[in-house]
Amino acid sequence: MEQKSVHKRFLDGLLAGDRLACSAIINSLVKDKTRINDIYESVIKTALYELGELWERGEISVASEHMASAIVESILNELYSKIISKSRINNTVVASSVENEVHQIGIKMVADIFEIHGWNVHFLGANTPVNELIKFIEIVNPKIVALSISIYFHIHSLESMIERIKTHFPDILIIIGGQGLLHSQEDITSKYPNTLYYPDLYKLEDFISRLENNG
Ligand code: B12
Repeated sequence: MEQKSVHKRFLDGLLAGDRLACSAIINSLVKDKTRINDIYESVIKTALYELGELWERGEISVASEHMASAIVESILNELYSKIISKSRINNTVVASSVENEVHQIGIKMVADIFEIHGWNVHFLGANTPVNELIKFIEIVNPKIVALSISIYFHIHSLESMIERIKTHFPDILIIIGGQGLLHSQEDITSKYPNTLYYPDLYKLEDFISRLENNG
């Protein structure tokens, strides 16, 4: 009998609400030294995208979608102690979803990749009000602000956030990503200076490595 792929087994666990099974799958990958970005991209993200298709076709309920997200977030938190880098560098990033955006798993993964590289990471989660974000940036003085948008209709929130950040902190580097930008990233990056788009964790990691190499 053909063996089920890891992401399918993980998805089965999510749909069954079996947190223990999901956790065991991820822990065994970590034990086998699978890289975190491979676990995030090929197992967790792939399973969640398939879960989204099931929801779109009406095959699962919103409650199941909530349960799956809760399990994934618990697993990401469980992984945290294993990914934290012992060698720290003196760079800070603030990672947040845009105002009104409820999706926060992608930006948590982004925050974790910075963590692996030894950055000081401030992960604010979903739906951060722009005024609060500005006050927070003022306090922690980050090198980078990372913003995530999953729903295209939140593009105006993204743009107004970028504009407000640039008004207060003209030199700050902003990186943006998320499914809401699949067709419009160029419009945004060409409109605002010092604003970069990366589609996934591999491209993000290349960018972080380039920054490290250039000091
Ligand atoms: C889980 C989920 C939810 C959860 C979110 C819980 C949480 N804590 O985050 C809940 C149940 C709350 C939810 C709600 C809704 N959701 Co929803 N949801 C999903 C689902 C299944 C998974 C999302 C996810 O975590 N994906 C995995 C992550 C890892 O992927 P990602 O976000 O794309 O991130 C990757 C990259 O994009 C990138 N990235 C992301 N951000 C950033 C930022 C930077 C700086 C960088 C560099 C990279 C980067 O890195 C990540 C790794 O590669 C998706 C399906 C899907 N295709 O994703 C639907 C999906 C996103 N949801 C959708 C919709 C429509 C909704 C709702 C409007 C309706 C609903 N389902 O009830 C509401 C939103 C209500 C609101 N007020 O806005 C649609 C969006 C369609 C669209 N693009 O407009 C999707 C695609 C489902 C679908 N197939 O239609 N949802």
